[in-house]
Amino acid sequence: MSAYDVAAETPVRSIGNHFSRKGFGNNTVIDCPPLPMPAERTVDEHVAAIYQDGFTVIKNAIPRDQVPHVKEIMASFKNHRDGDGYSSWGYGKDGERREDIKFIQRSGGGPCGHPDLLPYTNIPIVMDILNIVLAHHFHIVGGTCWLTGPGRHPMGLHSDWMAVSLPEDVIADPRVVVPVYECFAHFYLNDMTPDMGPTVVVPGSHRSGRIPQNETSWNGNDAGCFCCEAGDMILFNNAIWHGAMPNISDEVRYLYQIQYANKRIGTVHGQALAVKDEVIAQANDEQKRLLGVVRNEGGYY
Ligand SMILES: O=C(O)CCC(=O)C(=O)O
Ligand SMILES: [Fe+2]
Repeated sequence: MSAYDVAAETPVRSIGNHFSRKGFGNNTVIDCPPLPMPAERTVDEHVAAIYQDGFTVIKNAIPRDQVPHVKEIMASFKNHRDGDGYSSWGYGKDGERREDIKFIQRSGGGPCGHPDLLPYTNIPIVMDILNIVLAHHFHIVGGTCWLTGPGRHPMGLHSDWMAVSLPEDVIADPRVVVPVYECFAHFYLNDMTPDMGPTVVVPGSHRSGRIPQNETSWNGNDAGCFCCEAGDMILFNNAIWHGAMPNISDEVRYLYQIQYANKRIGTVHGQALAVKDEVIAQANDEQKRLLGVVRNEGGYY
């Protein structure tokens, strides 16, 4: 039995296992309706949506005229894993596993990898929202650029980090407000259509207090997908149940992710981010602080 199987069999609310509370993606959604794209929101409305629905949408987070340049940078990053950046199997348009389809699946780089990505680390409205949601002094704990090509199979519903698991009747009590521990910013660089493998979320599922167990809806809310325009971003609570539909189009999907957390939470890999020298050279003070490349002079430590 692999470590994965052992972990998958661990009871959902076991005491002392909160820090490995990542869902296992064992249930997939291959088709679901696009979620409505909200009209422009104020900072308070964005914050309320993150608590209530688990996500909010920032339109034009990357200006449309910058989208081709960002895609070019993303395509220039090396794969973070060994190998040629192609999957070992794929997903046919007929919905079947196909050994002859190898889709491009590359992830690497991110906010530390190129100075021209710096402006997207501290977008003013996102800073205002996160200052409330993650509390003052949050930082970047990870980030990746994903290219997922035609044949990318569906990604199962999972929770990136359900930091606090609670019994349903406890978490349903309106006096219980679980803090937001981490937020993912997902920037989409394509005009997303359902066949391109959009990200899927189950609205409100961050309030389930548990990772998904072979289910694709929670509390009456069914999964929906994000079909936004190139340059748009979703900002979501990492505890939300999410995944992706298969890419059955002929286009490569470009997804740029930045992960933010309260300053008292470490990076995803437990090490300082590998920020390139040319990125540090061009970063302003706020960007350096977010990327963890400045020392806290004169503080307690
Ligand atoms: O590919 C997607 O849309 C989702 C990616 C994701 O959930 C992850 O990287 O954890
Ligand atoms: Fe995820």
